[in-house]
Amino acid sequence: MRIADAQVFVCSPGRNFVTLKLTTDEGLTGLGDATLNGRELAVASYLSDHVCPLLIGREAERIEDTWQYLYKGAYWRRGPVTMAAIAAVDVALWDIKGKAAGMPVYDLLGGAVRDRVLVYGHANGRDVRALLDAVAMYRDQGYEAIRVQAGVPGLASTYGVSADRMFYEPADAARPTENEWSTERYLASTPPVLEAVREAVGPDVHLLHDVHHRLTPIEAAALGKRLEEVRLFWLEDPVPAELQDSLRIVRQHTVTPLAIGEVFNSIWDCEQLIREQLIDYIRTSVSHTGGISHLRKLYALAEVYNVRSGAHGATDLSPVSLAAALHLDIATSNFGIQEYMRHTAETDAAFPHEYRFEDGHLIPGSAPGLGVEFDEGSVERHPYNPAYLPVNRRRDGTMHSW
Ligand code: EZ4
Ligand code: CO
Repeated sequence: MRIADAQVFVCSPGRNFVTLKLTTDEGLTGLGDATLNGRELAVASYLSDHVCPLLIGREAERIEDTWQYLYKGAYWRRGPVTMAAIAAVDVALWDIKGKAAGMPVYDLLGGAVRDRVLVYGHANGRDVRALLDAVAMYRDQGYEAIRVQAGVPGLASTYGVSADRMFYEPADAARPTENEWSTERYLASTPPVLEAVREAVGPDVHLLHDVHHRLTPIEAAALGKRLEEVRLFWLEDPVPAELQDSLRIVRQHTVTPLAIGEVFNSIWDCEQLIREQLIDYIRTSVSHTGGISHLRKLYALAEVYNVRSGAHGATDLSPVSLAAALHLDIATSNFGIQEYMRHTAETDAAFPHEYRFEDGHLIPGSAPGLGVEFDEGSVERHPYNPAYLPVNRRRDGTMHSW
């Protein structure tokens, strides 16, 4: 069976998505997600200008060889654009292989090791009261794990905190929104807020918190130490992780579990973090980290070092990515948790899917392949709409992480 056609679709049903569709000479189709929030068209061009022409005529069954061909054959390795493009091809080929075999992708990956996938939702609020309302709403919907983010008093806006409680989308403008940042204010206001949430929900709910790479190692160490009594499930992206050594400093000072990696795009971005057991959860995703083929190698490395998975699953990862993540999660023994920020009804309508939410968990469904379809009419109905993630400036005007 050979790849006969490769098409790239860019659409914006609620937010922008880049979708790859491969069709074989036997008429089977497979989908991959190539969305890179705020840089969508770069991946669309990488695929349509440089990858799709090379795919035509290749054997659709040879997933690993195609991965190596695109990775090594480009000469220029890694990077978010390249790895998102390779991921889309890889996932589409797994989808095709599943359909050809009449099996869900998780069966091709060794079969399910659990019946469902624990997910966490995003609760956020400008202040403690609004945050507690949002947390209660997630509890009512059955979530057992909730990420909690609060506004910082004295700052006009904070990344990750919005008025829309169920579907917030941080990429909100054709020029990046400018947020203001103060580490001092954040470090002063955050611990009491998280303590209040723990007090309100009791001991049995998993609480998570995302720092979005905003602290220095020693500041992150202080925050982790201060939060130990809150017993977070994890503290996410405490420091920028270009320098993997930074996590050693954080680790030496606190037993708060650490998660990092949603911006990583290969095993080499976290090899030291895993090998030295500097983190507890790795946040890499199928769509930004070279697809199922690469991510399962990364998870296998993590398993050796007692690091568990906690895949990125924000709304900028399309339902195709989410489905791929669920198939891998359910077949991965060192799975930890899956992020699940709900897509809007518009997005769900553009990507009809088998997976479903039930009692704080997601279930991938047992349709052959990934169990996701794409309504191509979305391209005309919802044209591309340039949108960028916000930037963050310190109060003296200098740029800060997010
Ligand atoms: O900000 O996916 O943990 N989740 C996150 C996300 C990211 C967005 C960026 O596109 O940090 O909300
Ligand atoms: Co994050």
